[in-house]
Amino acid sequence: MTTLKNDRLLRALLREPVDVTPVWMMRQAGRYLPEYRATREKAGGFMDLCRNPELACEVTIQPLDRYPLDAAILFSDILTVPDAMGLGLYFTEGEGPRFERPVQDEAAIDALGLPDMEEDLGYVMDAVRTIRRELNGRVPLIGFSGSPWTLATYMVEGGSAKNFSKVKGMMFDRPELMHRLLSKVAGAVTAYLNAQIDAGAQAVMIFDTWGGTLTPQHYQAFSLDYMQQILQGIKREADGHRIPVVLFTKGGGLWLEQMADTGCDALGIDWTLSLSDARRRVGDRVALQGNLDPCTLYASPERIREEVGQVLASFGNGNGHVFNLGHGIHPQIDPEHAGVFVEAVHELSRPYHGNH
Ligand code: 1CP
Repeated sequence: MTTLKNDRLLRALLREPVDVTPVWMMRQAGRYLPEYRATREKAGGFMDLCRNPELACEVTIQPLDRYPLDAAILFSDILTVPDAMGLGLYFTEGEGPRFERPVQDEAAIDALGLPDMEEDLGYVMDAVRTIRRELNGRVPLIGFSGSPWTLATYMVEGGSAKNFSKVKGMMFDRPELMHRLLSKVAGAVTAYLNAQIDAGAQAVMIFDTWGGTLTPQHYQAFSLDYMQQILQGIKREADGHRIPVVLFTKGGGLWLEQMADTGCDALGIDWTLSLSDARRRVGDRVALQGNLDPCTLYASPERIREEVGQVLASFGNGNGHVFNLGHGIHPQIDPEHAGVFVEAVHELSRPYHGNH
């Protein structure tokens, strides 16, 4: 195994000392980069890009060639899992993801099988292996999955939810059916993350993008409990190294204590709460990843630097902070502004670490 030349991300996720705060951006490979748009064009479309390990590797590394980022994240999508469960994923221009066969009744749920990780999702594992080889220890590679609840919203609605009418309708009227669906998805996600870890993912993140739409009771029962089940089922060590797990519920600020109790290593934090509050509430149980408002990158370089400084000051001295945006970078962002952001994190964070 190659040794990592830059292990700041893994160290910070495990709350070990670092020289400067590590930084990466959610959706760092994506439409705001002209080189990404060119590679996607060459691939034919978004799913063709995901299914081509060489091109998926190329777009994964593009942002690292532009910016001094401390991590790579696998280029793929959370919806590959329901696709492999037989739902038929497709993308239409400007409309986002859609499924040919949404899951809306008992028969459809009972018919769902556990996908075979090499047979049905081998293209993702091939991408992980290709990226690890190409990175050659430059930075760690993050693998990921959607949470069962977030995946279920797409599976039941047949695409992006407008008001969660179908999926919440099922949750309120047929909770036992919803639990059957979520158990199956949780099983698939566990196998999927384990396969990514076997293929070489060095940390993993669970994206619970829609958990924040639930009431506190429903969040616990329909989202958090299944993420906890996954945490208990995934490998936490590979090649003698701990595999840190990051849990991110967008809009989950009210529930940080419960999230920290699941046994994850770090929490992803959106921009609606301050890192100082978050840190006070979870103590030294977990590391924190976040949380600049992605809209900050529309502002001038001077303002971006000031806001980065605020977030660093909010976390304060000590270990256990991975800098990130509070959600994905927008496609309209000027790539130069993203560069200002990344460089500001390294430059302004030095005084918060080590002996000075
Ligand atoms: O046109 C394009 O090129 C497609 C845009 C795109 C991209 C770049 C989609 C479609 N997915 C991705 C990549 C992607 N998706 C990554 C790559 C790694 C990275 O650089 O970060 C990751 C981690 C995701 C995860 C993802 N997909 C999430 C969870 C994270 C989040 O942003 O909340 C969700 C909800 C999706 C679904 C999805 N896929 C694509 C779109 C446009 C959406 C969102 C649709 C919606 O709002 O409901």
